[in-house]
Parts: sequence; structure tokens; C-alpha cells
Amino acid sequence: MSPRQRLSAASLSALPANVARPAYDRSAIATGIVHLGIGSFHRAHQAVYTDSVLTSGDRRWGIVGASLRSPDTRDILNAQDYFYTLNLRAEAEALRVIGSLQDILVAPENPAVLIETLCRPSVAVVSLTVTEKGYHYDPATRALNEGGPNIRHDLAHPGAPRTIFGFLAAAIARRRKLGVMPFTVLSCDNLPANGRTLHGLLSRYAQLVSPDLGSFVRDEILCPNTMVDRIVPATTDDDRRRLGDALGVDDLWPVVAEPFTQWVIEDRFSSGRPAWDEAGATFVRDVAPFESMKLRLLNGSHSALAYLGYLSGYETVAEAMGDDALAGFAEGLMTDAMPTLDLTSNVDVGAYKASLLARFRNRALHHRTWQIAMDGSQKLPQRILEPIRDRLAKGLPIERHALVVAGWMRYVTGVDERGRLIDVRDPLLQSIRDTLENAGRDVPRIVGALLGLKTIFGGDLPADQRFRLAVSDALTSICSVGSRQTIERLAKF
Ligand code: CS2
Repeated sequence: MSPRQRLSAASLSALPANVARPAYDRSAIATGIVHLGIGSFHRAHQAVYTDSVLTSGDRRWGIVGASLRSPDTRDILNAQDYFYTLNLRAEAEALRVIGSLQDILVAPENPAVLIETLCRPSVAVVSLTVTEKGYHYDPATRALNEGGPNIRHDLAHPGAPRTIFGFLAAAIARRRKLGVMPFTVLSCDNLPANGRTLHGLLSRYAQLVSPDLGSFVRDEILCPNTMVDRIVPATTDDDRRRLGDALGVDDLWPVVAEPFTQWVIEDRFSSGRPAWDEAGATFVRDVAPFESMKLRLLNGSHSALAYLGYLSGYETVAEAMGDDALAGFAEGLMTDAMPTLDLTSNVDVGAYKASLLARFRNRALHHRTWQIAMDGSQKLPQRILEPIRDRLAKGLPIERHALVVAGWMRYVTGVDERGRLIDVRDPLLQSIRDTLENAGRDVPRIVGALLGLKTIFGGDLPADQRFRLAVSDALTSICSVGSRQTIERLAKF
């Protein structure tokens, strides 16, 4: 097969007519945004809204992305002049080349350049998608992990940091010294009260640098809360091949996503912001109702389908949803989460639930249960444990949510129900493994030992007999009859 041309500025004009592409002149675009954590989600979500803003003629908002770890995305996209394809898939397909990304920096290669870029006066927004573990916090208490090696490293090496806190604090301090307006820091991760949580963590970090910087961050740096939503499975080689054929050029790092997208943002920006609302985002005064609805209904049932679906032998969310038992369980879990929400009157949560179930059934997406199962220690607290706390406080049954916790416990044992190894990924994997090793094979002991992981479960839940018992019963059943049977049993009650 003769090598095809790569997607790039030079090949844009050769794309088929049905492929949307940037109509703006990229050489005339300023850098208004630095984005930390340049993964697929950002490229399929915020970068797309920003691409629309640039298309509308506002040239202030080009994005410089930064990877805090690997050079992969930069290496591939650099050869494409940072153009990449967004492929939306459901019954129909849509292809659009995105041009809002101007450059990618790889932080570990040259941390000073990232700090300098963050200090450019044109940069008004620093956005983040670094996943839950990128916040270096204790998921149960939301306190900064001050004793952790990365935070300690950054405090000791302020000129060459590794974490978001080191970079943000260095840039905030330098901008202040130079008399440059502070930027707004916009978390786009699935954390509870993501902006408020980030503001607390960043203020604490800055205070550890110096009390004066701590007060400055606390009083002057705005971190609006956001709710971000779009399902973005990891890109596969199959996607690359398929898109190469459709485009007539090779795009080695496209993003594939569902058509649905939502972005709800608190309108608190210190130095201006893109008119993302004109591209479909919603600016509100309070994101909390949207955020808890999304975390508890969408992400909560996603995690349920991930653990219980994986254990039942399903590779993707859509396959798991093809099994009535699992689909019914996901729906039941959403229904159980509903009374724990603090909703505003104009949200139709029934319609929201129905739309989620339809989105999960999208067979054109290959969203692996394994991908969602990753980093469970960071995800369970806001997705599953908070609703459990609320239901316990209201005296409501918790069987379905407890079964998800048990599913996670079964999953992290690292062996599936057919005896095959599971590639468990989690920042707490070592402690989880050590805990399991000490617990042996007895289910109540395993439950007791894992519940002892305070950073996940806190002190309250393990002390609650109803919770302990529900998780123990669920895990006992999973270990004797399997996850799927356990779900069917539960459905009968
Ligand atoms: C998923 C999310 O991987 C996961 O944990 O639940 O990435 C989910 O697809 C997005 O939050 C949807 O907006």
C-alpha cells in the first residue's frame, strides 16, 4: 500500500467535500488558552467549542496544549501541524478537522517553557483535563496529598515542577510579579465541585510555597466549576484505518466520540473568556445541580457497567447494554441516585436518564468497559459512595450501589470470573494489592480490609453496619454465582 499524505495544513484543501475544516487563518490567531492534559477528551470537547469560536471570527483563543507526561500526542500531531479529525459516530457519521490547537508542549522535556507560556499576557484561561489522579488529593477528604512524592518534589523544585500545582503556582507568582492579569483556571475533570475543589487544593499548595502566595491565590484566582460531558472512547488502529480511507489522507491521532456534547460553566472569569456559549456551552450561576446529576447518573452507571459488565464478559458498554439484566441494573442505579440529587426545577431528570440509556446503547462506539474501570479508587467516591451516604441518611436501601462497590472489589482482585488476569490500572494499585494479600480469601475479611482504605471510603462508611453488610453480601454472591447472576437475583427483589 503506498503511503498516503498526512493530514496537515498543506493537505486540508485535498479533503473530501463532506469533511468540515477550519476556515480561519491560523497564522492570525493569538494564544488565549493553555490546556494542561492534552488527551482525547479535551480534543473532542473544549477544543471543539473553541474551534467554533475561532470560526466565528474571534481570533484571541488559540490553544497551546501541554502534556504533563508523555510526548506521544505532540510527536504525532506536530507532523500534522496540530490538525486532527473529530469523528462523531452514531447511526450517521460526521467528520470535522479541528484547528484550535496551535502547539503542544511536553512539560517534562522543558518545564521552564511551559511556565513561560503560562505567563504570556494573551493567556486568559488555563484549562485542565488531567483526570482525577492529576489533582493529587485524597478522594475521601479532598485534601491535598502533601506528603506525596510529586507534591514534595514540586515544593522543592519550583522551577521544574511535575504537577499542575507546581506549574500553576509558578506562573501565578511570576505573572503577579510582572503585573500581568491573573488567568482563570478551569477544571474540566469529573471531580465533585471541580472548580471549588481545585481552588482549595491550589490555595493550599500556594500557601505551602509562601503564605503570601496562598492568600493571593485564595483571593484573586478564579476557578469556575464546570460540568463537561461527551463520551470519548480511546482511539483504536481500526479508527485510524477507517478514517484514513474516509479522508484520503492519514490522521494518526483522530478522536472518535458520540454526537452528544454538553458543557455547563460558571460565568466567573477574571480576564475574559471565549464566547463558548455561542458554540453551544451554557453559562450558569451554579453548576452544582448539573454536576451531581452527571456524576451520579452518567458516571455512576458507567462505572457499574464497567466493573459488572467486564466481570460478566462484556468488552464494551454497548455490549453490556445489550444484556437486559445489565441495562436494567444501570437504569435502576440511576433511579436510585435520583433522590440524592439537589435538582433545580427546570431539569427533567427522567428525560436525562432516558437519554443516557440511549447514549450507552450507541453501538457505533467501541467504549471499553476496561477503559472506564481504570482508576476506580479515584472515581468511586463521587460516583457511588456519595449517593450511598445520602441514601443511608434518608433510610433508603443501598443494595444496587453496594453491588457496584463489590464489583469493584472483585475486579481489583486482578482475576476475572473465568480465571483470566485483569490488567488493573489504578494509582492505589500497590496499596490495594498489599491489602488483598493480607486479607486472604475470606470474603468478609476482604471487604473489611478494602474498606480500611480510608482515602476511598473515609471513616464513616466502614463504620456503618448496613453498608458493610450490603457490600459483604454482594461480594459473597459475586464470588459464588458470578456478577451477572447476582444482578439477576437482585432484580427479583
Ligand atoms: C467515564 C467518563 O472513563 C470514565 O470514567 O465514565 O470518561 C465518561 O465517558 C465521560 O465523563 C462522559 O462525559
